[in-house]
Amino acid sequence: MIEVHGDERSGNCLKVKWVLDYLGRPYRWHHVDILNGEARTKSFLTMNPAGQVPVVCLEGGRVLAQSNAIVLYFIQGTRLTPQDAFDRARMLEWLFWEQYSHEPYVAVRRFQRLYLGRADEEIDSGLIERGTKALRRMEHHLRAQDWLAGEQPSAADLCLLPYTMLAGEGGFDLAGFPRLDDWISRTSSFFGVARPSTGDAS
Ligand SMILES: N[C@@H](CCC(=O)N[C@@H](CS)C(=O)NCC(=O)O)C(=O)O
Repeated sequence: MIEVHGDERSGNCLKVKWVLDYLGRPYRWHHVDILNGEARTKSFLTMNPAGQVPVVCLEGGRVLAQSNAIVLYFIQGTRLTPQDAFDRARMLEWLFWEQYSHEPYVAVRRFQRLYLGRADEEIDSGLIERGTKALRRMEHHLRAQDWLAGEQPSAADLCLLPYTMLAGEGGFDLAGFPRLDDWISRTSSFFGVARPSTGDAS
């Protein structure tokens, strides 16, 4: 049985939950309360020295961390991996971009606002600027394409979905991004996940 260690408040962890649910792979979920330091305990660090969720323990005892690496592992040979080599590379392009140019702003602002309870004035203004720039880049791409990589949903769409869908909780306004809004609806529906009704839980 696949063992997943994660916290469902984390978009990185949701990627793993959603891919396993979509693929119908049985797994056991172990809640790790990241706000309570449970990703930094001695036993957790033995499993993942990086002190972060998500982590999966595979049958046979091998352990894998990093959300996008985990998703890529599970989607091999499935319809979420584009068959075309260029589309596959494009999918990876989005996954690397997500970790460097999207998640560090969109997810971090959400975390500070929602979980650390910081007021907007207390949050580094660079986060809203750079996060909005990331969302604008997606909007721009989606004006010409329905999906991020190739002609059908791939891991790129799955991995960009959680933090983009929850961006409202970070104070990001998606009103000016109609194609992105449409993509969120189509992608959440494709993967069978519920879209938050307000987009801003604050
Ligand atoms: N690049 C990593 C980021 C993982 C990460 O930042 N995890 C956060 C939750 S989203 C965490 O475990 N934080 C707990 C801590 O730092 O103590 C991934 O995609 O898996």
